[in-house]
Amino acid sequence: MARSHRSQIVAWSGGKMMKHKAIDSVLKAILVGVMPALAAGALIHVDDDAPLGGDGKSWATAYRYLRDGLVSAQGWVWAGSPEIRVAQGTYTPDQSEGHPDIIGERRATFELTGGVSLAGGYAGVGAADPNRRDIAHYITILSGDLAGDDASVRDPNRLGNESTRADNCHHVVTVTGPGVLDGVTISGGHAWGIPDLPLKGADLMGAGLFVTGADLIVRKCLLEANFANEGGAAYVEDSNILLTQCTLARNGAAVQGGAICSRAPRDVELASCLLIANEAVEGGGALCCEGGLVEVRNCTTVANEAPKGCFLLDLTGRPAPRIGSSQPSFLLASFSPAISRRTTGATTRQ
Ligand SMILES: [Ca+2]
Ligand SMILES: [Ca+2]
Repeated sequence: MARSHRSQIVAWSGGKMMKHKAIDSVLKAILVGVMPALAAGALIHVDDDAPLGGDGKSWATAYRYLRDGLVSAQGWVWAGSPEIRVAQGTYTPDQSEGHPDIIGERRATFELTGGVSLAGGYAGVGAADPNRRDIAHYITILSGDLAGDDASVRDPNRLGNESTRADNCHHVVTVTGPGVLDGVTISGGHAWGIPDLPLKGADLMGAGLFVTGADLIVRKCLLEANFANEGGAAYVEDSNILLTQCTLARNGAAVQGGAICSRAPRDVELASCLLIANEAVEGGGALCCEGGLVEVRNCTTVANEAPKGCFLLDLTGRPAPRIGSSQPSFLLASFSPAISRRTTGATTRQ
Protein backbone atom coordinates (compact mmCIF):
# COMPACT_ATOMS: atom_id res chain seq x y z
CA MET A 1 0.00 0.00 0.00
CA ALA A 2 1.06 3.55 -0.37
CA ARG A 3 3.11 4.90 2.45
CA SER A 4 0.60 7.66 3.03
CA HIS A 5 -2.08 5.11 3.91
CA ARG A 6 -0.20 4.12 7.01
CA SER A 7 0.96 7.50 8.06
CA GLN A 8 -1.33 8.38 10.91
CA ILE A 9 -0.19 6.19 13.77
CA VAL A 10 2.86 4.10 14.52
CA ALA A 11 2.07 0.61 15.70
CA TRP A 12 4.17 -2.51 15.59
CA SER A 13 2.44 -5.87 15.48
CA GLY A 14 -0.80 -6.74 17.19
CA GLY A 15 -2.34 -6.41 20.58
CA LYS A 16 -3.83 -2.96 20.33
CA MET A 17 -7.07 -4.08 21.88
CA MET A 18 -5.16 -5.76 24.65
CA LYS A 19 -3.21 -2.59 25.15
CA HIS A 20 -6.28 -0.48 25.55
CA LYS A 21 -7.76 -2.98 27.92
CA ALA A 22 -4.58 -2.94 29.92
CA ILE A 23 -4.38 0.83 30.07
CA ASP A 24 -8.07 1.01 30.83
CA SER A 25 -7.57 -1.39 33.67
CA VAL A 26 -4.97 0.93 35.14
CA LEU A 27 -7.20 3.96 34.77
CA LYS A 28 -10.11 2.13 36.31
CA ALA A 29 -7.92 0.96 39.12
CA ILE A 30 -6.85 4.53 39.75
CA LEU A 31 -10.32 6.01 39.42
CA VAL A 32 -11.91 3.35 41.53
CA GLY A 33 -9.04 3.58 43.92
CA VAL A 34 -8.98 7.32 44.43
CA MET A 35 -12.29 7.65 46.20
CA PRO A 36 -11.79 4.97 48.81
CA ALA A 37 -8.22 6.10 49.11
CA LEU A 38 -9.32 9.61 49.94
CA ALA A 39 -12.04 8.34 52.23
CA ALA A 40 -9.58 6.09 53.99
CA GLY A 41 -6.99 8.82 54.24
CA ALA A 42 -4.65 7.19 51.78
CA LEU A 43 -3.67 10.54 50.37
CA ILE A 44 -0.03 10.83 51.26
CA HIS A 45 1.96 14.05 51.35
CA VAL A 46 5.70 14.45 50.84
CA ASP A 47 7.78 17.63 50.98
CA ASP A 48 11.53 17.88 51.28
CA ASP A 49 11.03 20.96 53.48
CA ALA A 50 8.92 19.10 56.03
CA PRO A 51 10.31 18.42 59.49
CA LEU A 52 11.24 14.87 60.34
CA GLY A 53 8.70 12.68 62.10
CA GLY A 54 5.73 13.27 59.82
CA ASP A 55 3.06 10.69 59.06
CA GLY A 56 2.18 11.95 55.57
CA LYS A 57 -1.51 12.42 56.35
CA SER A 58 -1.51 16.16 55.62
CA TRP A 59 0.84 18.84 54.36
CA ALA A 60 1.37 19.90 57.97
CA THR A 61 2.65 16.42 58.75
CA ALA A 62 4.21 15.57 55.39
CA TYR A 63 7.00 13.05 55.06
CA ARG A 64 10.32 14.64 54.25
CA TYR A 65 11.45 11.71 52.12
CA LEU A 66 9.61 10.25 49.15
CA ARG A 67 10.86 6.79 49.98
CA ASP A 68 8.87 6.89 53.21
CA GLY A 69 5.80 8.05 51.29
CA LEU A 70 6.10 5.09 48.92
CA VAL A 71 6.46 2.62 51.77
CA SER A 72 3.41 4.12 53.44
CA ALA A 73 1.43 3.91 50.21
CA GLN A 74 2.02 0.17 50.02
CA GLY A 75 0.22 -0.14 53.33
CA TRP A 76 -2.87 1.42 51.79
CA VAL A 77 -3.03 -0.55 48.55
CA TRP A 78 -5.67 -2.81 50.07
CA ALA A 79 -8.04 0.19 50.33
CA GLY A 80 -7.63 1.27 46.72
CA SER A 81 -4.88 2.96 44.75
CA PRO A 82 -3.20 5.47 47.04
CA GLU A 83 -2.12 8.86 45.79
CA ILE A 84 1.16 10.44 46.82
CA ARG A 85 1.37 14.21 46.43
CA VAL A 86 4.94 15.42 46.24
CA ALA A 87 5.79 19.07 46.72
CA GLN A 88 8.38 21.14 44.94
CA GLY A 89 11.84 19.88 45.72
CA THR A 90 14.49 17.31 44.88
CA TYR A 91 14.21 13.73 46.07
CA THR A 92 16.76 10.92 45.91
CA PRO A 93 15.89 7.26 46.45
CA ASP A 94 18.60 6.58 49.01
CA GLN A 95 17.10 8.89 51.60
CA SER A 96 14.56 7.82 54.18
CA GLU A 97 13.95 8.50 57.82
CA GLY A 98 14.51 5.01 59.09
CA HIS A 99 17.38 3.75 56.95
CA PRO A 100 20.37 6.07 56.97
CA ASP A 101 22.45 3.02 56.05
CA ILE A 102 21.43 3.18 52.40
CA ILE A 103 22.72 6.70 51.83
CA GLY A 104 24.79 6.64 48.67
CA GLU A 105 23.68 3.12 47.73
CA ARG A 106 23.62 2.96 43.95
CA ARG A 107 20.95 0.27 43.92
CA ALA A 108 18.53 2.42 45.88
CA THR A 109 15.46 3.15 43.76
CA PHE A 110 11.96 4.55 44.13
CA GLU A 111 9.70 1.51 43.88
CA LEU A 112 6.28 2.07 42.34
CA THR A 113 3.63 -0.65 42.17
CA GLY A 114 0.21 -1.61 43.52
CA GLY A 115 -1.66 1.06 41.56
CA VAL A 116 0.03 3.88 43.44
CA SER A 117 -0.24 7.30 41.79
CA LEU A 118 2.66 9.68 42.34
CA ALA A 119 1.95 13.32 41.48
CA GLY A 120 4.42 16.18 41.67
CA GLY A 121 4.11 19.92 41.32
CA TYR A 122 2.52 20.95 44.62
CA ALA A 123 3.40 24.14 46.49
CA GLY A 124 3.73 22.23 49.76
CA VAL A 125 4.82 23.18 53.24
CA GLY A 126 4.84 26.88 54.04
CA ALA A 127 2.69 27.96 51.09
CA ALA A 128 -0.56 29.85 51.63
CA ASP A 129 -2.22 26.99 49.81
CA PRO A 130 0.09 23.99 50.07
CA ASN A 131 -2.26 22.03 47.84
CA ARG A 132 -1.83 24.46 44.97
CA ARG A 133 -0.48 22.61 41.95
CA ASP A 134 1.54 23.99 39.07
CA ILE A 135 4.01 21.49 37.65
CA ALA A 136 5.87 24.16 35.69
CA HIS A 137 6.38 26.35 38.73
CA TYR A 138 6.60 23.94 41.65
CA ILE A 139 9.07 21.55 40.12
CA THR A 140 9.35 18.11 41.67
CA ILE A 141 12.58 16.32 40.77
CA LEU A 142 13.24 12.64 41.34
CA SER A 143 17.00 12.54 41.02
CA GLY A 144 19.60 9.83 40.70
CA ASP A 145 22.31 12.23 41.77
CA LEU A 146 22.70 10.82 45.27
CA ALA A 147 25.59 13.10 46.21
CA GLY A 148 24.10 16.18 44.60
CA ASP A 149 27.31 16.89 42.73
CA ASP A 150 26.52 16.24 39.06
CA ALA A 151 28.26 18.48 36.57
CA SER A 152 26.06 19.76 33.80
CA VAL A 153 26.55 17.76 30.60
CA ARG A 154 24.88 18.92 27.42
CA ASP A 155 26.03 16.05 25.18
CA PRO A 156 24.23 12.83 26.15
CA ASN A 157 27.09 10.74 24.74
CA ARG A 158 29.32 12.22 27.41
CA LEU A 159 27.03 11.36 30.30
CA GLY A 160 28.57 7.89 30.56
CA ASN A 161 32.08 9.09 31.24
CA GLU A 162 31.18 11.99 33.47
CA SER A 163 32.89 11.21 36.78
CA THR A 164 30.38 13.12 38.89
CA ARG A 165 27.70 10.69 37.72
CA ALA A 166 29.62 7.51 38.50
CA ASP A 167 28.08 7.40 41.98
CA ASN A 168 24.51 8.03 40.84
CA CYS A 169 21.86 5.36 41.33
CA HIS A 170 21.21 2.83 38.58
CA HIS A 171 17.44 3.37 38.35
CA VAL A 172 15.72 6.44 39.72
CA VAL A 173 12.32 4.70 39.63
CA THR A 174 11.57 0.98 39.35
CA VAL A 175 8.03 0.04 38.38
CA THR A 176 6.83 -3.54 38.84
CA GLY A 177 3.03 -3.27 38.69
CA PRO A 178 0.25 -0.79 37.94
CA GLY A 179 1.13 2.82 38.66
CA VAL A 180 1.00 6.43 37.55
CA LEU A 181 3.71 9.09 37.42
CA ASP A 182 2.36 12.58 36.90
CA GLY A 183 4.12 15.92 36.71
CA VAL A 184 7.61 15.01 37.87
CA THR A 185 11.11 15.35 36.50
CA ILE A 186 13.27 12.22 36.46
CA SER A 187 16.96 12.85 35.91
CA GLY A 188 20.46 11.75 36.80
CA GLY A 189 19.88 8.01 36.58
CA HIS A 190 23.09 6.21 35.68
CA ALA A 191 22.76 2.53 34.78
CA TRP A 192 26.37 2.33 33.84
CA GLY A 193 29.62 0.93 35.16
CA ILE A 194 31.95 2.00 37.88
CA PRO A 195 35.61 0.98 37.89
CA ASP A 196 35.58 -1.61 40.68
CA LEU A 197 32.18 -3.18 40.07
CA PRO A 198 31.33 -4.74 36.73
CA LEU A 199 27.63 -4.32 36.24
CA LYS A 200 25.45 -6.97 34.71
CA GLY A 201 21.90 -7.31 33.52
CA ALA A 202 19.36 -4.96 34.98
CA ASP A 203 22.00 -2.73 36.48
CA LEU A 204 22.81 -1.59 32.96
CA MET A 205 19.27 -0.91 31.80
CA GLY A 206 16.79 1.90 32.32
CA ALA A 207 18.46 4.69 34.25
CA GLY A 208 15.42 6.90 34.67
CA LEU A 209 12.75 4.23 34.71
CA PHE A 210 13.22 0.47 34.97
CA VAL A 211 9.85 -1.01 34.09
CA THR A 212 9.15 -4.73 34.38
CA GLY A 213 5.83 -6.55 34.60
CA ALA A 214 4.11 -3.19 34.86
CA ASP A 215 1.12 -1.23 33.63
CA LEU A 216 2.41 2.31 33.81
CA ILE A 217 1.08 5.70 32.83
CA VAL A 218 3.60 8.55 32.68
CA ARG A 219 1.89 11.89 32.26
CA LYS A 220 3.36 15.38 31.89
CA CYS A 221 6.80 14.29 33.04
CA LEU A 222 10.28 15.36 32.00
CA LEU A 223 12.88 12.60 31.67
CA GLU A 224 16.23 14.25 31.20
CA ALA A 225 19.93 13.41 31.26
CA ASN A 226 19.71 9.75 32.21
CA PHE A 227 22.30 7.30 30.87
CA ALA A 228 22.24 3.52 30.50
CA ASN A 229 23.61 0.73 28.41
CA GLU A 230 20.09 0.33 27.01
CA GLY A 231 17.19 2.71 27.55
CA GLY A 232 18.63 5.88 29.02
CA ALA A 233 15.29 7.32 30.12
CA ALA A 234 13.39 4.03 30.33
CA TYR A 235 13.91 0.31 29.88
CA VAL A 236 10.65 -1.56 29.43
CA GLU A 237 10.18 -5.33 29.54
CA ASP A 238 6.95 -7.32 29.61
CA SER A 239 4.99 -4.18 30.39
CA ASN A 240 2.39 -1.81 29.06
CA ILE A 241 3.50 1.79 29.20
CA LEU A 242 1.81 4.97 28.07
CA LEU A 243 3.72 8.22 28.02
CA THR A 244 1.56 11.24 27.35
CA GLN A 245 2.54 14.92 27.15
CA CYS A 246 6.05 14.04 28.28
CA THR A 247 9.42 15.42 27.26
CA LEU A 248 12.37 13.05 26.88
CA ALA A 249 15.50 15.13 26.49
CA ARG A 250 19.26 14.52 26.31
CA ASN A 251 19.12 10.93 27.52
CA GLY A 252 21.83 8.58 26.30
CA ALA A 253 22.56 4.90 25.77
CA ALA A 254 25.93 3.21 25.34
CA VAL A 255 24.33 0.68 23.01
CA GLN A 256 20.73 1.28 21.99
CA GLY A 257 17.58 3.17 22.88
CA GLY A 258 18.82 6.61 23.88
CA ALA A 259 15.48 7.47 25.42
CA ILE A 260 13.53 4.19 25.52
CA CYS A 261 14.44 0.56 24.99
CA SER A 262 11.56 -1.89 24.94
CA ARG A 263 12.24 -5.61 25.06
CA ALA A 264 9.69 -8.40 25.21
CA PRO A 265 7.15 -5.63 25.24
CA ARG A 266 3.43 -5.80 25.34
CA ASP A 267 2.46 -2.27 24.37
CA VAL A 268 4.41 0.95 24.29
CA GLU A 269 2.53 4.14 23.47
CA LEU A 270 3.75 7.71 23.21
CA ALA A 271 1.19 10.45 22.74
CA SER A 272 1.88 14.16 22.35
CA CYS A 273 5.46 13.78 23.55
CA LEU A 274 8.60 15.71 22.66
CA LEU A 275 11.73 13.63 22.10
CA ILE A 276 14.74 15.88 21.77
CA ALA A 277 18.49 15.35 21.55
CA ASN A 278 18.56 11.77 22.78
CA GLU A 279 21.48 9.70 21.52
CA ALA A 280 22.53 6.07 21.30
CA VAL A 281 26.00 4.93 20.37
CA GLU A 282 24.77 2.04 18.20
CA GLY A 283 21.09 2.29 17.34
CA GLY A 284 17.75 3.89 18.12
CA GLY A 285 18.58 7.44 19.10
CA ALA A 286 15.16 7.86 20.64
CA LEU A 287 13.61 4.39 20.64
CA CYS A 288 14.74 0.80 20.39
CA CYS A 289 12.10 -1.90 20.26
CA GLU A 290 11.95 -5.67 20.08
CA GLY A 291 8.54 -6.81 18.92
CA GLY A 292 5.25 -5.94 20.51
CA LEU A 293 3.13 -2.98 19.64
CA VAL A 294 4.60 0.48 19.58
CA GLU A 295 2.42 3.45 18.88
CA VAL A 296 3.53 7.02 18.44
CA ARG A 297 0.90 9.72 18.09
CA ASN A 298 1.36 13.44 17.61
CA CYS A 299 4.92 13.41 18.85
CA THR A 300 7.69 15.83 17.98
CA THR A 301 11.22 14.58 17.47
CA VAL A 302 14.24 16.84 17.23
CA ALA A 303 17.93 16.04 16.88
CA ASN A 304 17.89 12.45 18.13
CA GLU A 305 21.01 10.67 16.91
CA ALA A 306 22.33 7.15 16.36
CA PRO A 307 24.24 5.39 13.57
CA LYS A 308 21.29 3.05 13.04
CA GLY A 309 17.85 4.61 13.34
CA CYS A 310 18.08 8.20 14.49
CA PHE A 311 14.55 7.96 15.78
CA LEU A 312 13.90 4.24 16.03
CA LEU A 313 15.62 0.89 15.69
CA ASP A 314 13.46 -2.21 15.54
CA LEU A 315 15.46 -5.26 16.56
CA THR A 316 13.04 -7.62 14.82
CA GLY A 317 14.06 -6.15 11.49
CA ARG A 318 10.83 -4.44 10.65
CA PRO A 319 11.44 -1.26 8.69
CA ALA A 320 11.53 1.78 10.87
CA PRO A 321 9.16 4.58 10.00
CA ARG A 322 10.34 8.07 9.44
CA ILE A 323 9.03 10.55 11.90
CA GLY A 324 9.44 14.28 11.76
CA SER A 325 7.66 17.56 11.96
CA SER A 326 5.68 16.80 8.83
CA GLN A 327 4.77 13.35 10.07
CA PRO A 328 4.36 13.51 13.82
CA SER A 329 2.55 10.20 14.05
CA PHE A 330 2.10 7.14 11.91
CA LEU A 331 1.33 3.48 11.78
CA LEU A 332 3.49 0.49 11.08
CA ALA A 333 1.74 -2.80 11.70
CA SER A 334 4.05 -5.41 10.36
CA PHE A 335 3.10 -8.91 11.30
CA SER A 336 -0.61 -9.31 10.95
CA PRO A 337 -2.68 -7.91 8.08
CA ALA A 338 -5.83 -8.90 9.95
CA ILE A 339 -4.89 -6.94 13.02
CA SER A 340 -3.71 -4.10 10.83
CA ARG A 341 -7.10 -3.83 9.19
CA ARG A 342 -8.99 -4.10 12.43
CA THR A 343 -7.06 -1.56 14.38
CA THR A 344 -5.69 0.87 11.87
CA GLY A 345 -7.29 0.56 8.52
CA ALA A 346 -4.05 -0.60 6.96
CA THR A 347 -4.48 -3.37 4.41
CA THR A 348 -1.07 -4.85 3.78
CA ARG A 349 2.03 -5.88 5.59
CA GLN A 350 5.03 -3.68 5.95
CA1 LIG B 1 9.84 21.55 49.06
CA1 LIG C 1 26.63 12.50 41.35
